[in-house]
Amino acid sequence: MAVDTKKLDELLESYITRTPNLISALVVDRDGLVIASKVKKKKSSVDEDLLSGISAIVEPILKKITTEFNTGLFGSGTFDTDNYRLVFLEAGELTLLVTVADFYANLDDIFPYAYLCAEKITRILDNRTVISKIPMIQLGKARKEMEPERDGKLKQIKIESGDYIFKLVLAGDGAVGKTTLVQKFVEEKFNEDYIATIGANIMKKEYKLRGENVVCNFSIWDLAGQDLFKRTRKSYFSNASAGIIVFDVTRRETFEHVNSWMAEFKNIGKPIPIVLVGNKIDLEEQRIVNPEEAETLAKELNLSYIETSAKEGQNVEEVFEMLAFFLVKNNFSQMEELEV
Ligand code: G3D
Ligand code: MG
Repeated sequence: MAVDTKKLDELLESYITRTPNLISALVVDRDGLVIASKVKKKKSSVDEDLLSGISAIVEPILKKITTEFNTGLFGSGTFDTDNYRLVFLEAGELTLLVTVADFYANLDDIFPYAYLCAEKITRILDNRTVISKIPMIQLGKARKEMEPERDGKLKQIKIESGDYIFKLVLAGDGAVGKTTLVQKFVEEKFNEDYIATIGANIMKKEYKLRGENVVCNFSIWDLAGQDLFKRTRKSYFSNASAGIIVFDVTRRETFEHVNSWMAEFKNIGKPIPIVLVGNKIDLEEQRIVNPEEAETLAKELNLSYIETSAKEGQNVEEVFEMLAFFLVKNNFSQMEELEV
């Protein structure tokens, strides 16, 4: 099987740039063979020295892990050395993403990026459509510090298994691509309910969080039209567990309205994870809103930001994966560390 190593390299570069306190990231196979690797560029240090140093640290741990991994049980894990924190995540059936972070890194800051990176690695290895860039993820403020435990033991990270139901609400101006986005994700269109009084279509989607025994049952609420909405928005937004605000990168006014959509979510009264989606990036020549200004706004509003082409399916699954990750993590409060 030919692996698109250029895409893997791009992805790892974006991953170590985006994620706080990362030093290096590697994609390795079950035998511990390195398929791709990146070291964060520092002005003063010699990259090759660092990489060989890292390989020396990772190698023995990798041996231990791949033994576990070969039994198909591994999932994700961490290991703290005297100088580094290592995170291991299954990325596809045959490969593992190894993340090397600073001594002081907070694992809660790393996991959302690592999960998404692992998802994208899986896609690259399966030759599926993929944008080899990590989106901007707004990390929750209420996160708990996980102190490094330098006991020389490998720890497996488990999220309690279970079935969870989430109401996910779509917001954004007309014709930005909300319906196209959900339909791409949901696929089976018969799975749809129409509530006339609210003017909403509700679609169901069962989504399994990667590497975990966790099933998210999303009911995704989509506006059937924009007209009825003014009267019925209270019922539309009430009890939402998560939100997606979509704008069209080719129409500035849809971007300018993001603030007022955000206000609707604020009315709910409790903070929920929300992803801002810049859609229609396939229309490159017509693009008016650039990624930098969208990220600036997202930061101001405390939202994650991701760009999609709902039409071509790029980054669609990632939108929902980001939300699923945050929802599940919030629901289970804290991951449990088990010894391997
Ligand atoms: P809405 O639900 O937000 O109102 P829709 O928007 O999903 O109905 O999409 C509005 C139009 O934009 C549709 O075109 C749809 O095909 C198109 N569209 C949605 N997403 C994308 C995208 O990522 N790229 C491009 N190029 N077009 C997109 P029509 O012509 O069917 O009205
Ligand atoms: Mg629609």
